[in-house]
Amino acid sequence: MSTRLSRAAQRVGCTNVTTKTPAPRIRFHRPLRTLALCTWLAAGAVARAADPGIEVIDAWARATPPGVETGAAYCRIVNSGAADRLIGARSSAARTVELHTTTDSRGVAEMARATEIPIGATATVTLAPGGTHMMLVGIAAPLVAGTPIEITLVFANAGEIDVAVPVIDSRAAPPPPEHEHHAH
Ligand SMILES: [Cu+2]
Repeated sequence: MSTRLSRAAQRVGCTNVTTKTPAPRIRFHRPLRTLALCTWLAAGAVARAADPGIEVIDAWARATPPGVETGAAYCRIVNSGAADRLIGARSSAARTVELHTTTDSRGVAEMARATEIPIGATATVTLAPGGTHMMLVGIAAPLVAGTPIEITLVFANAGEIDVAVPVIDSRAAPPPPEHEHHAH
């Protein structure tokens, strides 16, 4: 079921980009492949202890004008492990945080609420204007540029990840990615 993109939602820019890490070109025979995977996972464990493999980076949201009750937040979800699913989100800044996808229906952007966002194994999923995003519904107060909000992302396997989300000026361009390549 999809809803026509409201003017407010258009303003915050509801949009969708999904990037998948290209498949590795080198094929190992099974024992080697297992060894390589173990080394990789061990390296990841050094970076963040007890990390199940999901990292949330480059989060941002746009400031909202007074009287507007919805906002949108974006980020990149970097998965260095097995497939997972983003199954929800919440924030003290909004009554509810919905997961939305956006599709182009004959030139009209339409948002649909998603129950979950699949996160492929060793894939990066980008939540961005025009694509998949987190919709902040019933925001308690306007989102103000320079005042970050907290969003908790809930994954089926990785559990809950708290993210500090910077709020940028409503007219500013989306911030460039901080991490072009994710260090393993
Ligand atoms: Cu939306």
